[in-house]
Amino acid sequence: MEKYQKLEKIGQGAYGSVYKARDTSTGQLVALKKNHLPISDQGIPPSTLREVSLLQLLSNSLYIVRLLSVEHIPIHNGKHLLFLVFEYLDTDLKKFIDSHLQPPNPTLLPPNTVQSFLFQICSGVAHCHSNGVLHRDLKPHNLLIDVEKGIIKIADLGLGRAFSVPLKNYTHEVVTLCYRAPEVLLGANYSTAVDMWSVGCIFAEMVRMKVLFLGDSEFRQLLIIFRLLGTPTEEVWPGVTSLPDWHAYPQWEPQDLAHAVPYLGADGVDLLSKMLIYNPADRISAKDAMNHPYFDTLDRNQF
Ligand code: INR
Repeated sequence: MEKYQKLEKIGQGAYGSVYKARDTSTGQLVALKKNHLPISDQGIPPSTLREVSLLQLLSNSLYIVRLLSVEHIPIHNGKHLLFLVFEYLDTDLKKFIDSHLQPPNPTLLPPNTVQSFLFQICSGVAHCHSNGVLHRDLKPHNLLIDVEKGIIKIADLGLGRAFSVPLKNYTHEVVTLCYRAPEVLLGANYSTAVDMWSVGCIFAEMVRMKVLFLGDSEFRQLLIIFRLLGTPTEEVWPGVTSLPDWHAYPQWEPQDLAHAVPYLGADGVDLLSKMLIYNPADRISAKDAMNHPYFDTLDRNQF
């Protein structure tokens, strides 16, 4: 790996660590992702190869972090390491929001930034979904930002997605539940709709500058969702009371979502409410979200 000069560690994904590094031949900054998945002496498992080609295919979108190359390093006794080399971006949405909250002059994100970022996120998610890929762990930390160009890109896709998203990552760091769809929390099967729930939570967070549903256990995460959106019923979500992890919950009435996102206009609240629909089958898709009137004041052709 003399091709890259390792700089500082920038991330800790569920499946490996990420380093900022410099491509020694070009001077270009990159993100090096070391893959901790077991690689046997049989070479790279076909499932890993499939995921790498999928990552390459997905990174055709401007709104998905670009995979530049894959480095396959043989180590001792027939074992191998796999390094994924990605383009480097300086900040993520979590840091971007935090930087706006810094004293002495904390500010909201400008509404046109929220609108533009949300459109780009939907575009990236639509690209994943049209290729049959679910992200399943969208959160502000996984959205990388090129501040100068005003571009936001989805990261942490792919490798390991054949498995379920673990509750703790391999360093035992707690995995955030805040963006997790209710059907996932209730033990139902996944669909593309899980990502749109996360996008809704991220949309609300860009407007509020605060996490929308801040839970610290799967059970309490559900209670926090139910308290705002009302406890789901068989009427709004057929089959919900038969899901594996359903319990008897207090019966809360839906609150007015607009109160949770002050300063968001009526079109924005309408789009948000469609992303936070309980029944995954009724939740808005990424493609349909891009056609919502909330984006009518945005020049869709510039994307
Ligand atoms: C930054 C990260 C900047 N850039 C965290 C980060 C803080 C500040 O994870 C990152 C990445 C980057 C990154 O520039 N390129 C990539 C992360 C990932 C892939 S992944 C590519 O897949 O999330 O680990």
